[in-house]
Amino acid sequence: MRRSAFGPDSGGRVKGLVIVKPIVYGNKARYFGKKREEDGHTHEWTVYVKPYANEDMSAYIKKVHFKLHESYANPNRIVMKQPYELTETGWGEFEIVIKIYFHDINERPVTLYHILKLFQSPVSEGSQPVDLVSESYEEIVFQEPTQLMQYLLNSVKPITNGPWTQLTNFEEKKEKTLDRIISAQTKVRSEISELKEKLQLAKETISKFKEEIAKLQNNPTSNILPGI
Ligand code: SLL
Repeated sequence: MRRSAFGPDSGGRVKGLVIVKPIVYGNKARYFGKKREEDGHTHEWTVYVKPYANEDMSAYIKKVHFKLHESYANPNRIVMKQPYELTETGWGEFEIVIKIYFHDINERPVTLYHILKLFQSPVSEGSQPVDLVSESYEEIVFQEPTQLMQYLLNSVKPITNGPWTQLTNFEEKKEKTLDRIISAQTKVRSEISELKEKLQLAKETISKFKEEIAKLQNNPTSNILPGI
């Protein structure tokens, strides 16, 4: 989102400033337990964008657009107030385009893509229908915001005075992901050193053969086939 320092909107931008706002977006879903007679719908779901920390994002967010599948009446849904969420019912999964607009029009809207998840993965099949959660962590990065945007981003208030929790334990997810990366790194490193050893051996063999060839070329009369 880098803009030209000489662009028409460069005037009030705060040089060198970067403000990061962690967010969570995704959906919850609940299975009806059966297909609804009148419309064939099977689930109620809620798609949302919310702050990772207990911060009211309406200080800097103007509105959020949720673009649904064309099978929905009026697929373009606009949410002007927090919570930035939308509840619907349906029967199928599809990609939802989420577009976040800011109060400062100099700040380009941010677009997120979320695959609406309704169905449990096969592992949990057979168990009782439970509420499903499918969400992602993301960071909105404001590069050199305007002074107005800086002010708005810094004037966020808590949403609640009570405890603020997430449905997904992102800290745990981070730790697990990190562990997986480290073990993959160890595996790749050992594979690399194994291959290096093999390569070294192959190089040594090649140079031995080269030596042999050179010897034979320097001494063409020698009997290379002692049996004859
Ligand atoms: C699929 N490609 O076939 C997807 C499309 C669309 C889901 C899923 C509509 C609800 C309504 C609805 O649930 N669409 O009739 O309003 O799985």
